[in-house]
Amino acid sequence: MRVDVVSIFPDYLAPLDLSLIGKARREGLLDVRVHDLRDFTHDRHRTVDDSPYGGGAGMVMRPEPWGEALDAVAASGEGVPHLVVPGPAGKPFTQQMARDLAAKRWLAFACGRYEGIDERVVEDAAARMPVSVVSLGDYVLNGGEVAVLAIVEAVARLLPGVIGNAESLVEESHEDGLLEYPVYTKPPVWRDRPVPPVLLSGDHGAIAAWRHAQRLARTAERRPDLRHLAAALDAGRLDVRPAQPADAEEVAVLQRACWLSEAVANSTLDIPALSEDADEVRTGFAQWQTWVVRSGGRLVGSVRARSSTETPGQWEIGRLMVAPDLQGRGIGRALLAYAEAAAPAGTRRLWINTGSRSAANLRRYRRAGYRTRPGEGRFAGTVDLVKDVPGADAIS
Ligand code: JD8
Repeated sequence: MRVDVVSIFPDYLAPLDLSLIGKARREGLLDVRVHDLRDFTHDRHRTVDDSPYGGGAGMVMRPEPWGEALDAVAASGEGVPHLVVPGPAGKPFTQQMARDLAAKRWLAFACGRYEGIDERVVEDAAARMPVSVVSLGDYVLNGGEVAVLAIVEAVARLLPGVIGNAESLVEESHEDGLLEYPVYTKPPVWRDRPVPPVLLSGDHGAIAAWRHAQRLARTAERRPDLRHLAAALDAGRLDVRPAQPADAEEVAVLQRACWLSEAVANSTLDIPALSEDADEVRTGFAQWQTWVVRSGGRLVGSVRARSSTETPGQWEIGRLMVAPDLQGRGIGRALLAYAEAAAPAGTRRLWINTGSRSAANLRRYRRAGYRTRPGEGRFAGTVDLVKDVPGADAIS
């Protein structure tokens, strides 16, 4: 990924030389270039600001240096960057937005100062490249640099190879709509404070249950705004219904929205879910048990499953999808659990398939207890993952 940052304080971005981001840059996983806006001025005082039209306190950043700076950046690479402009009036930055930006090849950041940047700069840029005006949070900073540091870190750490143990990405807060559980390390007692005994028990089932309960409790206490969905999911109150023929059009649209990131990750458009029309989706309803999830009447997710025709005792799950804007809230986790629970008596193994380069899916399925089967999956460029049903005779 390439990242360009334009600022009147380029040294403010020096922290991007440090730690994992610095290492990723040295390893060529990330190409970060910082530009001084004043290099795009032509007067002796290298002026970047002027008084606001309409009056008021403070100064506004002039459009001309910004126009030249963004022109120069856009002209210095293949295609155009996705421009991110931090501002307190922007859309809230979220983990989902971090995932979306991490899928892009080239990002550019415009760091404003003073009272902000002349609005025509964003309008002009939007005529030539995708632009996102993003806010870090509901508080006021003096400029965009701090926001860029946070956004670049949140995005870069999702890139393959940047975080050593990608597994650790899975159980993080906001990854699935719940806050993370508390963590402990040696000594077992510190200042008369013992580590919760369950964590020393070696009983992984009990540890997973305790950790999940801690996540729910913390989410309810600290983030009531996240609680509703978390509670609904956990109480199984997700509005899951068997798919009806009339759902096919919406499912076809959702499929195309959800498999776009798979197409990008796996560099192929040869994915049936991307090209199926409503009739083909309806045909799928007849061949698979299919469920849909609605929220406020909107179809936001779906999954399907059936018993394998080739491997007796294998329950095959597929087309697990959640509307991109609602991903990261645990709906996918709940839908997968729903499809697993629908397995008929006598099921010995659960099976699922995904793109061999669908890193996010592979993380999620491994977290759900699936293991990848060696070799190519059922379809070209895919891998099969399986999970044995506890207590059932394993399928060889
Ligand atoms: C960019 C100039 C300062 C903002 C007058 C103070 C983001 N969550 C956030 N809070 N503040 C910013 C932010 C602030 C900025 C600029 C981002 C450029 N300022 C201005 C308007 C009020 N001063 C931000 N992301």
